[in-house]
Amino acid sequence: MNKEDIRGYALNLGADAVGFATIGDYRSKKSPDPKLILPTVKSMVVMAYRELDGSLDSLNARTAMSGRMALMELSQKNVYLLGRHIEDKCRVKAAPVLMSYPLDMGPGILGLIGDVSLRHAAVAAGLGVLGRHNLVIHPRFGSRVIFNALLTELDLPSDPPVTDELCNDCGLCVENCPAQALEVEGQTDALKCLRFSQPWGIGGAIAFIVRFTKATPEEQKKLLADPRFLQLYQASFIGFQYNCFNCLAGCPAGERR
Ligand code: B12
Ligand code: SF4
Ligand code: SF4
Repeated sequence: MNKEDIRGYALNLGADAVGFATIGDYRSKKSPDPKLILPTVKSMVVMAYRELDGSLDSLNARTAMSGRMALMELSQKNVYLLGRHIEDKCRVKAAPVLMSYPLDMGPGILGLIGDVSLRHAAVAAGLGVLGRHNLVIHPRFGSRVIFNALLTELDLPSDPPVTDELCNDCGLCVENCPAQALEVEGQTDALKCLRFSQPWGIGGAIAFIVRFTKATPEEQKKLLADPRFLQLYQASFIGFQYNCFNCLAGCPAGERR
């Protein structure tokens, strides 16, 4: 199979754009070595999925999240199907890199470093460039795009990098961030972002548990009927729920905007 066969197959499955990177072109200082996932890895197939505009622009935060959940499900299924296709046709191994969780929650990582940095992978595979918001901007879909990838044993050369400067430095992402998490160029303050983008994540759960354990039995009964507990309960079976998409949604970059 050559790159065009693989690209065509992935686009047919529903990816919006597909890029390739030879493993030597993927360089992410903080991330683990991809050989710890697939020791014989030679290349990455990176897939981009665009968010629905109606979902990101909805006034209802749950609509944006349900759009994201649909993309996560589609991308997870597609990376598996593409891997199976490559393994069957080429008799080589292919290992999926999912969009998000499960993440390594071990010491020093605490869910803040993915097994593969998909932003570095997307840039190496010619799918975009980094913007002021520390996200990858795709030439067509702009910032409204998310990624997953497949590690393979195939010798596939990298796609040409995007050389256009897609971020126009308008500063809207910095202004629109409710957490002031983007004040320092080149750095996202993860804890500030998490408080707004995942209010029902681990930080919210810890705060609730601490409050609950200090409460009297009467107060505990009330806390279990509190909307905050109901949100945490919902998150416990849905998974991470993002409540902020401002830095993606407000960015004017990309042909489709
Ligand atoms: C952990 C995580 C977070 C943490 C951030 C931790 C962090 N500092 O990276 C938190 C919870 C804060 C977070 C928030 C968000 N995230 Co997030 N997150 C991830 C995850 C799971 C791992 C990232 C990771 O490994 N970081 C650790 C190392 C690699 O980061 P780093 O080296 O410090 O990278 C920084 C610098 O290197 C700098 N940088 C400097 N020079 C260069 C050069 C290049 C080429 C690159 C790429 C970067 C770079 O950029 C980075 C800025 O923080 C990825 C999925 C994945 N597996 O990659 C998604 C991911 C990065 N998140 C994503 C998104 C969309 C979001 C949010 C918008 C939330 C939402 N509603 O979806 C916000 C945006 C915050 C922002 N503007 O930065 C997307 C980005 C898509 C895109 N278009 O780029 C990803 C890729 C998920 C996906 N499957 O598409 N996220
Ligand atoms: S997701 Fe929201 S809180 Fe996090 S950096 Fe983007 S705009 Fe700020
Ligand atoms: S909102 Fe403006 S400054 Fe921020 S990434 Fe997009 S184009 Fe760049």
